[in-house]
Amino acid sequence: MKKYYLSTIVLALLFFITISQSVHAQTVAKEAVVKVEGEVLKPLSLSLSDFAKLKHVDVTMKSREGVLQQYSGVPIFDLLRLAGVTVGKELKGENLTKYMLVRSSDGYEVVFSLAELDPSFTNRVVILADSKDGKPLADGVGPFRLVVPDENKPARSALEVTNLIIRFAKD
Ligand SMILES: Nc1nc2c(c(=O)[nH]1)N[C@H]1C(S)=C(S)[C@@H](COP(=O)(O)O)O[C@H]1N2
Ligand SMILES: [Mo]
Repeated sequence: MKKYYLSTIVLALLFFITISQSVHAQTVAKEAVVKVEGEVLKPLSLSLSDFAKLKHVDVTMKSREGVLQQYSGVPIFDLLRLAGVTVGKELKGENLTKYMLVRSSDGYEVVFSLAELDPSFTNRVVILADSKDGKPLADGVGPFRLVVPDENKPARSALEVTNLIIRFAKD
C-alpha cells in the first residue's frame, strides 16, 4: 500500500515537472525577436524589451486607405550601425551594392539598398516601428513593422517583420 502511494506521488511529480517545463518552453518560444544578420559584424537578436531601450523617433506614412498614420520606432540606420553594417563613411565603392532584405513571418519580403537608409544619402527616415498611438502594434501588424515615409504606396512597409538580412548584390 505504501509503495503504491509513493509511486503515485513520484508519477504526479514527474507529470507536473513535465507540464511546467512545456509551459516554460512555450513562453520562451513566444517572446518575439527581430534579427539583424547576414553581412554584419555583430548579428543582433532584439526582443521587444531590448528594442524599447533604443532611441525612438516618430514617423508618419499613409496607410493603404490613404489615411496618415503616426508610428514610433527605431531608425533602420541605427540598427544597421549597432550591427556593424558598412554605413556612413564605409558606404562607398562596392558596399553600394549591398542591400537589406526584410523578411516577415508570413513570408512577405522586400528590399532596400543601403543607400536608401543612410542619412548621408537621403533625408527620408525609414523606421522599424514597435508602437502606434502609444500602444504596441496589433496582431497581424507587429510586434515590429517597417514604416517607409514618402512612398506612393505602402507596399514596402512590411508588417510582422522578423529578419533584416544584409546581403551583397555584387557578383
Ligand atoms: N508582412 C506583410 N507586410 C505587408 C504586406 C503583406 O502582405 N505582408 N502587404 C503590403 C501592402 S501591399 C500594403 S498596401 C501595406 C498595408 O499596410 P497598412 O495596412 O498599414 O496600410 O502593407 C504592406 N506590408
Ligand atoms: Mo498594397
